[in-house]
Amino acid sequence: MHLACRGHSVSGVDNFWRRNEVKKIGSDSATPILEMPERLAAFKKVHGREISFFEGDILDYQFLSDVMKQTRPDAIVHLAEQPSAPYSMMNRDAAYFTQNNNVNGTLNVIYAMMQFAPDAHLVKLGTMGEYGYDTDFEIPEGFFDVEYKGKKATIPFPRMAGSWYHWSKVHDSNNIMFACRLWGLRSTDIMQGIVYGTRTREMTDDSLLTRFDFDESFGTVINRFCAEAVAGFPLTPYGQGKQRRGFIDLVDSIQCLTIAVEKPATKREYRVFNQLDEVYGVSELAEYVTKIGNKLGLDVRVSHIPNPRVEKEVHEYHVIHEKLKQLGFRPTREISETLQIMLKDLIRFKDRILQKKDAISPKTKWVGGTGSAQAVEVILEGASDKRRMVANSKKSDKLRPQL
Ligand code: USQ
Repeated sequence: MHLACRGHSVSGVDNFWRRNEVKKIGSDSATPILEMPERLAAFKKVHGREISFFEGDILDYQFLSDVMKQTRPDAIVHLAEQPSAPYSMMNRDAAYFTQNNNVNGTLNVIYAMMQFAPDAHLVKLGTMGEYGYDTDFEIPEGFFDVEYKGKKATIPFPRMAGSWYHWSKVHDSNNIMFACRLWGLRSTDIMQGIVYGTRTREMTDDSLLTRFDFDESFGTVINRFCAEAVAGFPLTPYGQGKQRRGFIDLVDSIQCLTIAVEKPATKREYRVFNQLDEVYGVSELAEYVTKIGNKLGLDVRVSHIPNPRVEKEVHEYHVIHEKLKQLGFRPTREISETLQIMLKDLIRFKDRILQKKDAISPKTKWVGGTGSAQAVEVILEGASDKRRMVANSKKSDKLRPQL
């Protein structure tokens, strides 16, 4: 919508996997989303512009080739990957689907570009999680200078991903880098941090809303905390809550993608942007949401629960993110302002969140197997408002209520 409003001719491709899969795992978007024909009609009515649309799967090479031949794009923004780390850790089938969809879907995209749109610019969503969170080094934008046995070189920064999903992104970063070298394609690989927000500038009417997931797989941390606050659930920092991550407002994510499209890589160039605005710790975010939620009249509580993931909970995190700033990126607003907008939006849809409340508590254990984190359930089953939960994860995997 943003690119169309800026005068670009835009076509969309989707197979609706995510909206179907979220329903299959027992959840739904907190924000109501119309079917695609209705959304396209609403966009035309509100903004007076048209977006053409193709329903299909990029794993179907014939379908993708036909789209490419019909549209002959100047730029391709590739968002068609399975985007959830926890989903990929559920079981073998989910891990296999994630890697097949992401790696082979992207392989199809670069082959179709080579055949039908060799001058197009590929803007591909990678993730900051490709680098992982185990390094104390400052993380550069894709490449770094090394000296080894007296020789100097600029090489890709090592990737140390932490889920099957994040590794799928590493694999297709390598494939894209190779395709640029092999066929002279051009690409911007976006190492995006965690996106938060309920709306973009163009969503001036509910008929244009995007989805907002809060379940354990497709909900990301800030979005989940906001949904939990609105539903009256305690916020759920995992473990110590000291994990640090890079974040970006949805509005700024769109701003950055637009910069990448309008200021493209040159032929044969494979460039990497670290796309984030600020770094926060998970507990710090829980404090922000608590403060702003309470100001809005919500009764926000926090309950650390045993970490279902295999990840470092205490670590350094320093990231270089200069390239987008050099091309003109300016953050739109403070996180506190966006949190207010989000909470106000979600309060309107509180009933929709409550209908799917069972999807909030994490059940996927990354070491394997499933099980419920008990903290949320104990609170729901009758803890009074004054109770707080504390993790007792050293002794057992359960949590005890603390009066
Ligand atoms: N976390 C909590 N409580 C929750 C949910 C998450 O403490 O209720 C913690 C997680 O343990 C983790 C951190 O918050 O340490 C971030 O988790 P997340 O689910 O928000 O994000 P993540 O799994 O890393 O993946 C998300 C998107 C993915 C994107 C990635 C960017 O789903 O598409 O690639 O963010 S990044 O993490 O920078 O790689």
